[in-house]
Amino acid sequence: SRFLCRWAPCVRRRLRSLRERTHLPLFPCGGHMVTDSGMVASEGFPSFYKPNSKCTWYITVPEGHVVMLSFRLFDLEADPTCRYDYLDVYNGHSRLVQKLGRFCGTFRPGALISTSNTMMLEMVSDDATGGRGFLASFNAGKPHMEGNQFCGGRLTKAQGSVKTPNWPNSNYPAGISCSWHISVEPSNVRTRVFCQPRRFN
Ligand SMILES: [Ca+2]
Repeated sequence: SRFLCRWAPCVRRRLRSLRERTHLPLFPCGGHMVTDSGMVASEGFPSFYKPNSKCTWYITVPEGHVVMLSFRLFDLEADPTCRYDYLDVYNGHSRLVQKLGRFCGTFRPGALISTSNTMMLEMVSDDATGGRGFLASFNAGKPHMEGNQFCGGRLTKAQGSVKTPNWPNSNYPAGISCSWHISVEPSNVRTRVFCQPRRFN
């Protein structure tokens, strides 16, 4: 027979079993993930993320591999230069290493690939206006000999250029997806697309 679930441990057990049945993991604010694949999401996803928070996730995949991060959902407060809420992705476990990108808004970033077996994600929110945050999957990938294989990003400068990974030295790596989000002041829009096609064998 059913008895009333009043004790805290009992309530916790019920919630845990509900979460298991619905396959809804509990996403914390940051953490260390040492595994060959997994999911990373903003705190409490798919609920709205908290204001005034800063969460840092450290991903480590097995030695000799690279981290391949692919976004499934992206919904952070939008701003042309991501001043309020943003997600920074770093090519290693430090803010001193290369930043692979800063992202905000609802534009889903393309896949990001680190050059070694570590990657760091840091999400910052201000005191107002939120969203559902982000959901991404990561897995250990085979490293390519060329180091410059990450791609995509946000361009907000008045002038700039984009190029595919390994350009112009060798073919782009198989299985990558790159997206560039270009935003400039409306009065400055002058796009000149300049393609230099290259033959692939
Ligand atoms: Ca905000």
